[in-house]
Amino acid sequence: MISNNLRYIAYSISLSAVLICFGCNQVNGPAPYGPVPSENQMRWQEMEYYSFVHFSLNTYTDQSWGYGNEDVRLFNPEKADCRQWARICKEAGMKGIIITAKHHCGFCLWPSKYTEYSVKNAPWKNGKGDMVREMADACKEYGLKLGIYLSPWDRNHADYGKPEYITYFRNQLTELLTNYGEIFEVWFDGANGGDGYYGGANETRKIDRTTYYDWKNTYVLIRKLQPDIVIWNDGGDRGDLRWVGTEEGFVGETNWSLLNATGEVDWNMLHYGLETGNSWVPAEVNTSIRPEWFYHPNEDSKVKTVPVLMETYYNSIGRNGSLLLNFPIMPNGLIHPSDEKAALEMAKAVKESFGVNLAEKGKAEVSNVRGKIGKFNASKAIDGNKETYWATDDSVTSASLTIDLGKPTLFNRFMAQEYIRLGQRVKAFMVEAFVDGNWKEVAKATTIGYKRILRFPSIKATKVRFTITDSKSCPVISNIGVYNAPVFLNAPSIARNQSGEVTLTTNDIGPIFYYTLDGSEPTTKSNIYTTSFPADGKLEVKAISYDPASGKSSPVGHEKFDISKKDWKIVGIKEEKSCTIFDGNTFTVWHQRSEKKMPIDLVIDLGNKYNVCGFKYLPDQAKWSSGIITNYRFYVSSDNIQWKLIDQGEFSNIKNNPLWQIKNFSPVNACYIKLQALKTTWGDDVAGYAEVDLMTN
Ligand code: FUL
Repeated sequence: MISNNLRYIAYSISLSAVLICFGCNQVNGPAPYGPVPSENQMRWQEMEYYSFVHFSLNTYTDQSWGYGNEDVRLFNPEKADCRQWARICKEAGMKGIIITAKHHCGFCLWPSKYTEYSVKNAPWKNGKGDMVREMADACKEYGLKLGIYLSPWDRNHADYGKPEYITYFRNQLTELLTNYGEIFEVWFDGANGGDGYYGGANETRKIDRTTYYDWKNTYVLIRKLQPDIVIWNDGGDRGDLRWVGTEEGFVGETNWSLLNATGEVDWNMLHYGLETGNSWVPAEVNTSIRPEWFYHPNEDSKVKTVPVLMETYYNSIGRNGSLLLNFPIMPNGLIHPSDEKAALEMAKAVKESFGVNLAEKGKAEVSNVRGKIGKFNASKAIDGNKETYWATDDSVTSASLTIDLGKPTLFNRFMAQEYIRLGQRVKAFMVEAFVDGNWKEVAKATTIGYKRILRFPSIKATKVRFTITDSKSCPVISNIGVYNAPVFLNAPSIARNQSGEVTLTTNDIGPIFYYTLDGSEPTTKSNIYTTSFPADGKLEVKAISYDPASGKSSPVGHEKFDISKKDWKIVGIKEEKSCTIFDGNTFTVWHQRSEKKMPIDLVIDLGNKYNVCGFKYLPDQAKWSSGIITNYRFYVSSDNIQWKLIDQGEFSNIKNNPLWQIKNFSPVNACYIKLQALKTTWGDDVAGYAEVDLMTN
């Protein structure tokens, strides 16, 4: 990010020149502090919210990662309509769409000149279709920006791993960045190298992520073709934006838009940025509206609810990040109605929460005004103008701004924005409310950056005080917001332990739960939950949280449980902790450390004979921990002597998205099952399990 540093120096020199020109009586604006955003990063940051669409051959094979040998003839979305995608994104308040032009399987959604593995050989539109073109046209029609996801890893291409592939990759980039108008962002996934078809070789290919793609020259090409673009890269040289280290939809509470231009970036740096970083590399929070990125019919009931999506909103846009929310496209080529509903309800919730800024009607006063002149006074932080700001004198690094709301006013959200063109400065701040003649602290936080939103229980007060307690340099605040957002209850979490006790929990304070066990929708007339209850065997639980004070209910929580695990035993293991893999608690984990090398077997005695048709594995939920299984074999036995191999494969993308891994197969009788771990994300000889479960007929 040398260009950033140069830009910073150039900016400082030109600013000093302006200062000299205008003489000494003039009160100058603060000089930039540390790295600052480029114009491209600034434009991107102000977009705040945009979408991903994941669509490829995986959509037709129910996979997360295609192997590269999937038949192109599967691609036939009879109702494909990019205008539907664009309309939904527009109505959801998003500003752009990033399309998976090519995912890891190598299949291209545009008719690339350089491969036969594309829409041109698919039945869709008799091979005359171009999904990227249709997306570009739809974006134009709906006033959205277009972005491109191009997977560097290509499991189909025969040359992957060789220098020839880089030419192929750049040729494809050139097609995409030349033929489809302006592209706001290009996205290079970090999953790189591994098993694949590779033109029929069917082997494992490893590449050196730091050198193979020669990103430096690839970036030169990109910037030449699209001067206004931002580059997201999780694999190679530092791009313009950074990943946040998780796909679950949150960035660190402390979030510096800074990293060092060179050197390794560990999980903490991805998540929190680097306070002392010498480059501007802001955070983009990417997550899906469903658990997975591609469409899987079994996730139709797992679409995120408004409270969950709002949580994501606060943990991304509300923490100085942007939000990149994914829609999986269905095999027919449309976004599922439930995903549309959830995205539009979220947009409504955002509007209801932030539609009225109570601060704008108030009167603001500050403890210090730069040079005591109007240009930098308190009113500039509540005028709704992003180009004006409240600033203090250079020597001041802690200061407060008080807003008099005129009368007792109810509020529960506070928003602050720094004028980041001059750098990110604030290190700590707090918010207080004036109640009955006293100041009461309601929230406290660290960084602000482009935008920070704090949540706290509703409070009625006549004044709000925002105090910056620590800052790298004099604070420069462009906008303050005070809001009274409606409360959204989360659906209760439903768990069942090994002895068959069902428990309902929530993070919200104080609601009552109602539930059903017959598949019907719960209401306040359903069973009231007082404490955990026994309910063994196959079971479907639906539950809501209900807040008697507001009369509001949460969305429905829904879990299906299979056979009883009461009689399950792990064979040959004495460790007490091993039972946690059946305890229904996704936060407890057992690591099996074998004396020998991989493979490591987990053998379970089911205690009875069952007709098994699938299994489920939940990895350790701790970020990037050891023992996360990526490749497995699954066996059954009736006597723990003779074993039959039933299924084998990979748990794709399990490191970034450690979800329940669900594998289905043709029904088979079993008294014993064996889950054999072949490889883990760390390549270590440890197999970790949060939970293991079965599906039966
Ligand atoms: C990940 C990929 O491996 C997933 O399949 C998905 O595309 C996601 C956005 O990035 O790393």
